[in-house]
Amino acid sequence: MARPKISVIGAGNVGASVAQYTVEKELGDVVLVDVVEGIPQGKALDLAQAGPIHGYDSRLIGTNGYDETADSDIVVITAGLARKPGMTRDDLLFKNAEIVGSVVEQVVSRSKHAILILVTNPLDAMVQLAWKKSGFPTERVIGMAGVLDSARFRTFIAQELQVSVENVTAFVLGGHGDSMVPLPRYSTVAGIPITDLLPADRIQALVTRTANGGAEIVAFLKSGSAYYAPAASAVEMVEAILKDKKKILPCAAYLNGQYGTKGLYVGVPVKLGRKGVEQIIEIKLQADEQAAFDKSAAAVRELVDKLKL
Ligand code: TXD
Repeated sequence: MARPKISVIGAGNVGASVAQYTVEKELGDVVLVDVVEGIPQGKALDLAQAGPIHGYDSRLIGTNGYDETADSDIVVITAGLARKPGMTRDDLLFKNAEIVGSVVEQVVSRSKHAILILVTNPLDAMVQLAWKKSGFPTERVIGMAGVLDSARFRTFIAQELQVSVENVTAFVLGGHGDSMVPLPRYSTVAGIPITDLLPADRIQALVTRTANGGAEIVAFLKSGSAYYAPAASAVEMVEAILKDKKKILPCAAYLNGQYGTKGLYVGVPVKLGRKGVEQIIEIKLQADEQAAFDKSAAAVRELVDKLKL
């Protein structure tokens, strides 16, 4: 059986790390695409030469064109500009909309059955745009943000309580931005809600740090934004899909009435399998949680409206 084909558009920090983790897990062959000449070729060759050491046989191709992406199973789109210090995700809106729009056109004309995973910011608006441009069914266009946001929350919870990150699950809803909605009562350590383990003010501090998690890293790096955890998050989604794991992960998915939102991509827990988003998991929110979700969805809708899709 042929190996799955995963194309990664944008060979920058996130894209190159997505390629790296994908081949290290030997999930399939990888095509790395970028507009900058030589970068995808060089990174693909370098990663191929790590194969004998890591023991992967995945093929890697780097290119400035799209023909090599034909018949991809999954396309991870990271092309775009990253945030610079002081820049909000929203500043990126119009520039990245142009880039993502053209990338999606190139990709879908060659891979009609692919599943698209969007990474480029502002994430929720870019997924909506990609879905519109692609003409694909909603279950095959998905955004990565919640896996990252919840991984950040899990990291902080594990550090606070001095427990293994493996014991910590966390639940984050809403758009990827300052209005994201971490849900402490569904965030657990070995099954115990953190609301039983930590005082409210400590939880609030961790929630705030999670919501600002991206900016905290931008402030350190100065010339770019986070990429190891974002790439690992996208690859967790790739793996769940290719292995048909039916894994419940928080992703930006198209809501058609769920959580009281219609016609909009927002972060919610979904079941990921070979068909993409196979189910949207709806949980009953308390009034304050629903209000926070609505506020977050409204912030996403405001951006999407600016794109006039
Ligand atoms: O949670 C999330 N969704 C995110 C989002 C977490 C981390 C990063 N997030 C966003 O992903 C970030 O705000 C950016 O919008 C993207 C990519 O971040 P990255 O850190 O990888 O940015 P780089 O290193 O600048 O890489 C972007 C690459 C770069 O090599 C450009 O040459 C390329 O994109 N690029 C393109 N490739 C193909 N086609 C076109 N048109 C193009 N334009 C730029």
